Amino acid sequence: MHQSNHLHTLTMNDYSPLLEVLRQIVGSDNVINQGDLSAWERDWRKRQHGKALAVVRPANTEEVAAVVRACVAAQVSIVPQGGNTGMVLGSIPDDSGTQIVLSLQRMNRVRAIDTANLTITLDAGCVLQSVQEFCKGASYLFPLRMASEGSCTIGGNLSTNAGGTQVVRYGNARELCLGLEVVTPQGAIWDGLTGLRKDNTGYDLRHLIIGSEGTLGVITAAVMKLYPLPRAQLTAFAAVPSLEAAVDLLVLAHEELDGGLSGFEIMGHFALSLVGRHFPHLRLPLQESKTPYNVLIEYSSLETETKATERFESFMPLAMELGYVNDAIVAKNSTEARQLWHIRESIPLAQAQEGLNIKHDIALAASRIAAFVQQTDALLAQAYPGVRLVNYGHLGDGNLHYNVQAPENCDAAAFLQENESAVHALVYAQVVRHQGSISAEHGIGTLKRDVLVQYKSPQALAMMRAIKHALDPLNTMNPGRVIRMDK
Ligand code: FAD
Ligand code: 2HG
Ligand code: ZN
Repeated sequence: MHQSNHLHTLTMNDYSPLLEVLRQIVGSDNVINQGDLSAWERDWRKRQHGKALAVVRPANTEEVAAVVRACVAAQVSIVPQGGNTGMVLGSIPDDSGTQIVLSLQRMNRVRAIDTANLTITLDAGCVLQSVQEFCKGASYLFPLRMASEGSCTIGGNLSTNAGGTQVVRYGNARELCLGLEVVTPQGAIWDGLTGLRKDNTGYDLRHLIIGSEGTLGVITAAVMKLYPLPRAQLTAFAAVPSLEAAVDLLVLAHEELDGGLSGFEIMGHFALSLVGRHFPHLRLPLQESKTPYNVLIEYSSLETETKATERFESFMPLAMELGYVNDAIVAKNSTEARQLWHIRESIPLAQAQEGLNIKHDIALAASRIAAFVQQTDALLAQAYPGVRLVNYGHLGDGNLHYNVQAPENCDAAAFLQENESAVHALVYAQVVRHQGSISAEHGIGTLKRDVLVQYKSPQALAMMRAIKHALDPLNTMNPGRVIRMDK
């Protein structure tokens, strides 16, 4: 519906009847179309600033459905939004001033907890960190974890099929979800909040919606898995001599840690140095070893603290003996562990302070990672002398954030503007060569939409378009994100 330009010729006044209906549905305080809307209109990286017709903030599922029906009747498209922390420009409106931002922020209730089924039912607007804290208070682990957890929401996590730092043990958002409630693009409500671990009754609609980035409907609630809280958790920061050694260390950790490896993050030297530069109050461990890579390892166990410590204390020396680790420190308590995690989690912010960079959120088989990095580093150095590589990520599940930062003293925004497409082409050709994926966890949004068509098979793209057309023939839901329907 909404990519057609004729809508742009309408004036703001033409939308007044719709705005009035929306006010009746959600209350006038929750239809915001005046003042500073940048929290909803601008993306987290500050790459783009759209213009919303209004931000609409429903309080419950029935209100979401009524808002969608009103927008359909007025031929106005909808951009669902949670915490607006997405990395691919999928959660902000375009600059036409004709799209509604449908914010789930007010829908933040825990609906139910089922301790026998080990599940929790949540409104989609619940902020991830508050869910983690709620579950911990009830003596359960909610294992989704990422640096944006203070703002991102369950609905956003599921819509992007977010990953984060615990995927190696618990899987990504998709694996943690056992049911959804969704408002369709026509404004109907699908209640799929079963919480069943087995249900082979036809097409799996839940898995179709998860990862669809708001293009197939609005997630209003979800049933998510709970886990017992680990009795012991051990965290180490280890200097490794090379990426190959880091992969060897990963294999060893899987073998030696009794299935308890819960985090395995890699941090390149330059990525870490940015944390030191922009947050000098954070003490970086092991810097004297000048190692090319550091690894953050977390081991979570249901065994007693003593047994878990014994296991971890025999694992680290073994890793050193085998030459996989040069130097390491093990956190003495949970405060020290938190400090180590804080260093890792500060990398996205530190690189943002350094200036916009060219992002690649790529997935590769662990066996391919070292060769990919060695070759791609060399190709980039040759093509863009002085370029700096912010290479870090979730090595435990083969996900690198292989970001390309402008040379020192070079204007970062200008470098990005001039080179983004060519750098993407170089890096993605390497990703294809090594049979990887151009989006591991952040999704497609609008940032990668036109790149996706170059790397996904025509057959897969045709099936995606057919699904979008079948479920949302008017293109009401997040039009122009993930896949274009107008060409
Ligand atoms: P938003 O940004 O609001 O939306 C993201 C997409 O989902 C948009 O397309 C939007 O339209 C859609 N959407 C949102 N809510 C709904 C809904 N209820 N129904 C339908 N569609 C909806 N991502 C990772 O995967 N792993 C990480 O480790 C990680 N770390 C991050 C660290 C930082 C510092 C930042 C800023 C981001 C990070 N991200 C990470 C990216 C981001 O936080 C995740 O993608 C997150 O899941 C987005 O949640 P959100 O609520 O902010 O969604
Ligand atoms: C992370 O793992 C996030 O820190 C952000 O996914 C990645 O900034 C990035 O490229
Ligand atoms: Zn990440």
